[in-house]
Amino acid sequence: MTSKQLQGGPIAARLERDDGGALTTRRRDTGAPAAIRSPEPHEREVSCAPPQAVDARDELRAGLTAPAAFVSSKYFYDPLGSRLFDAITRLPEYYLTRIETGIFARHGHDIGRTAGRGGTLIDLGAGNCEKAQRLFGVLQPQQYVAVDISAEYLRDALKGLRFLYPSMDMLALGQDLAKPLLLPDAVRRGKRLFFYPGSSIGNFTPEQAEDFLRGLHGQCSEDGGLLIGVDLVKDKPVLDAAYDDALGVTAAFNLNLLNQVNVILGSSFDVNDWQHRAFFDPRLSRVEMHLQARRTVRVTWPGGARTFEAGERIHTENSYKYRLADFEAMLSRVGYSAVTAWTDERQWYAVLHARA
Ligand code: AVI
Repeated sequence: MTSKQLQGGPIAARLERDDGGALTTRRRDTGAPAAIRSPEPHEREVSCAPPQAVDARDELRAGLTAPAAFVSSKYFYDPLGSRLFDAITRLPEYYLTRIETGIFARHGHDIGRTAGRGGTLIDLGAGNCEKAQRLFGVLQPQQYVAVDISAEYLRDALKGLRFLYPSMDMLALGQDLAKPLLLPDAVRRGKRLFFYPGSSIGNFTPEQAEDFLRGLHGQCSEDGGLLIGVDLVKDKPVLDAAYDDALGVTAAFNLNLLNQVNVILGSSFDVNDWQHRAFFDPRLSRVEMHLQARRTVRVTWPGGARTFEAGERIHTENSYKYRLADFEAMLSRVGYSAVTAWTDERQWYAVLHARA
């Protein structure tokens, strides 16, 4: 394994070659992989490292000791959580992925014509990179940039893609999308198409979503754009079931968060003490997920503790649902123009393209 210090970044990282030959930056503070890219004949260092995050332990302690306890939904995505999420997308109740895939399959050529070919496809929350890969044919990107908080998970996905598309320039970045997006110099400037599928925008508050979209707009030249999937408002029973499925996969996904908190914080959560709760609140137009204490539970961690009364909850996720016209208006407000939307017959879900 070769190792080399990166110069001058806001966070110290080292560049290593892993066993598969991919380049990986590892954060010096946690040792976690931060960015991976496919090896190229013309090797250039990835000069980007994620901004110094507020220490995860501080963030978790603050959430767990808040009067209404909360844990950020970004902690769902450890290797097991990422796989559980993948299983969620295959559930009969979780229509989002299926409908979105159908829209891409049915309108792919139109989407390709609207978004334009070539350029750089920047896949935000890439996961297993499957969704972007399905668009490679119609978008024919020159460069593919996969961004996800779980860089470990990206590494495997990218390995496969490198073999299938050897001439495509590929880069993987481990970044927390809740923080301002930092793109390294290796990401080409012209014709950037930000791809944000899966209605992940719904996991931000509407205010955060607007800021996030404004930030993306600011990182595009005029020939750039945005291709985004958005879940739309619909009947409560449909939404309730999508986040509380009969097999209990979403419950496992939610509960696994506690295992992840234990790993990071050294806390004493026992998943048996907690119950999955999920429901659509039409007033706030969002599905809320919580973990509810089954009994009085005392949780400890180095330097702290909290007693949760029976029935008390930890808020773990919001998933906002939009009306199409409201989302289009948001895109216009942050500077996008020429918005095109594709939806399914029931208008449950929309894919939108907007020009920067
Ligand atoms: C990733 N995100 C868009 C999912 C959602 O629908 O909000 C996360 C999820 N939570 C429970 N099920 C799926």
